Amino acid sequence: MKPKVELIKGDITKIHADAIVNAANSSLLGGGGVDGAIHRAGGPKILEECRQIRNKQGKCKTGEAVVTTAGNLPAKYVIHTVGPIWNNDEKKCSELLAGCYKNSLELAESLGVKTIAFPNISTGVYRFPKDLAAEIAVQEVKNFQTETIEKIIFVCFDEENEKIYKKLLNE
Ligand code: AR6
Repeated sequence: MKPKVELIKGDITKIHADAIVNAANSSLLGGGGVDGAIHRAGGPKILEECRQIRNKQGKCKTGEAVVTTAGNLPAKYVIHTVGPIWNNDEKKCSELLAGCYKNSLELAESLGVKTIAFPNISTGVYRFPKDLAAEIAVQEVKNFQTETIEKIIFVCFDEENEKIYKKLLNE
C-alpha cells in the first residue's frame, strides 16, 4: 500500500493522528523545541513513561525510536526518536536521520497506526541543513512499504521548512 503524504504548517501537538513523532534527545527526559511542546501539551504521563523506558533499556540511541502513549494530546501514541546533531559528516548524519524516519515508521506499523505525523527532525537545535533533511525525510517516507499506514503528515513549524517540503512534494 502507498500511504497518502500531506503537508501541514503548524503545531504538531494539535494534530489528530494515531501517532505523532517527537524529535527527542537520547535522555528521553524532555527538552526545548518540539520536545518541550509535546511534553507541555501532553502532560506528565508521557514523561513518566519515558522514565520507565529509560529504566528498562537506558538511553535511546541516535536514529532509534521508542513509543509512549500520548497523555492529553489528541494522538494515541507519541513515537520518540533521536535525530543526529549535525556535525558536517554528511554521510553519517544522513544515515542516522534516515534511521529516525524508518524506525519510527516501522514502530508505527507494528502498532497498527493508520495516520502518523512527523516534525522536521534535527532541523532546529540540532542544526541539520533543512534542504537535505527534507530530502531524506521524503525519500524514506516514499520508500516505506506498509500494510497499515494510510496517511503520513509532515508538520512544518517554520516557513522555511514549509517552502522546502511544498516544493519537494510537488515534484
Ligand atoms: N510542532 C511542530 N514542529 C515544531 C514545534 C511544534 N510545536 N516546535 C518546534 N518545531 P527542535 P531538533 C520544529 O529544535 O533539531 C530539543 O531540546 C522546529 O521548527 O525541536 O531535532 C530536544 O530535547 C524544527 O523545524 O529539534 C533535543 O535536545 C523542528 O521542530 C533537541 O531539541 C525540530 O527542532 C532536538 O533538536
